[in-house]
Amino acid sequence: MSDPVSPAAAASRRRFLRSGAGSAAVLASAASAQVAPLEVAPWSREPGEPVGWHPYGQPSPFEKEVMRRSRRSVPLPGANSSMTPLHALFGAITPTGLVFERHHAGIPQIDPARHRLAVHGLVQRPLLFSMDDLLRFPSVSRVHFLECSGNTGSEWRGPGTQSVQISHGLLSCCEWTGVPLSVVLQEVGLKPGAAWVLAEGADAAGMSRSVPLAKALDDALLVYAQNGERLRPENGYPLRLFLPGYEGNMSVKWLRRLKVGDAPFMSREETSKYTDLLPDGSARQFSFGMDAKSVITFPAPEHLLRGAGFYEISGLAWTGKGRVRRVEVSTDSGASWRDAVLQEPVLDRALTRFRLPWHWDGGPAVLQSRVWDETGYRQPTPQELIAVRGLESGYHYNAIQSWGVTPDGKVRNVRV
Ligand SMILES: Nc1nc2c(c(=O)[nH]1)N[C@H]1C(S)=C(S)[C@@H](COP(=O)(O)O)O[C@H]1N2
Ligand SMILES: [Mo]
Repeated sequence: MSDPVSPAAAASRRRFLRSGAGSAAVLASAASAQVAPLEVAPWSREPGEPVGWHPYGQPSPFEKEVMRRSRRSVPLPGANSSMTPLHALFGAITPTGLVFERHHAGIPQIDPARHRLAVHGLVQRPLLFSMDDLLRFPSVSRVHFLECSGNTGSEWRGPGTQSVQISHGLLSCCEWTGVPLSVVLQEVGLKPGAAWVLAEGADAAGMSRSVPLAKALDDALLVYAQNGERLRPENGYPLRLFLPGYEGNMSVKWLRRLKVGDAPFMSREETSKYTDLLPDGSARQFSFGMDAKSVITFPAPEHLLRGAGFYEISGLAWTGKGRVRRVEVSTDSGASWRDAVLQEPVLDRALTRFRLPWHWDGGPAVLQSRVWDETGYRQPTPQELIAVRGLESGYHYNAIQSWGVTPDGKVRNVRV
């Protein structure tokens, strides 16, 4: 039985076959199989490691270079971030151990038996929940991306780093499981005037953000599990807030308190930080939703192309405003664009993998991708973005990324 194939995918496959790339030429680099018999390698000669070699599974030792990395080589104590190795991943789900980290004061080691969530403020019944209490509530699982609003902030003034992991890797996509926040707010009962919810973390940063009540009642989750297992300590164990499509900072980890109020609480994280200075001198505040963005993850500066011929260009597209509708890829610096195939299912506020077959003629090329979301919004060029936002913004950079390919097969971050 063959897989169902979307019309776009079928059309792409036909194009691919017509282009001749589907012939034996694709495999020009593979050795001829006529030289069989195969070598009997050492690992085929005796039984391997026993079951339970690693009670908790580990990647192959040959993949040890695939790891989270930081921009700063000497981490500041506690306050740092590490990026997801986007160039080394496939599909759309981020393996839990490779999910980027952003901590303002390190990773607290929280005993779940002693952890409490307080819900108070403009509520009928202020309540204190244990983890056991929260695990008894009805739960849901959803696949969503999480992106730090500082992601790609290195690119405002031109190419800031020669690594897609460092430039775009404050980005992950997991299946999150927890209790809808609306259910817990129903349990405590809202008082008239309730309009905002302060979420506070139990880390030493006491990180806190104000969440509009409409978002809290809509799709906010109190998450305790990620990709099927309980949260990892670095991602908020035992409990985090998760706000689909919103800037990562608002998904408060190690969540210990929710206070309902009638106005935003103007915490440090929404006054001195997480605002953007605009050209007219005003500040853009409460920029919650992440705008549509895409990036080619193969090839990227981490890769070396080994000679002209067939390559599958592949990357990720996402939007905090709903679903990705369309991704186009250019291999000629934006002179012409072709529709990439979107890997289905295309989920609401989740990473979407896109792919495009490409025959590299071995000459210089500039690769770009641009995404449209279902609101009709198109990812801007750097020039379009800077015209609106100026150059004093640190956050929410979402412009088209260009990778320059040189005849020696190197891939460089370039601005065109
Ligand atoms: N309590 C607390 N919550 C926090 C943070 C933090 O430092 N403390 N960092 C925030 C930021 S800036 C981001 S981008 C996300 C990162 O989530 P992750 O580390 O699970 O990828 O968590 C947010 N929640
Ligand atoms: Mo962040």
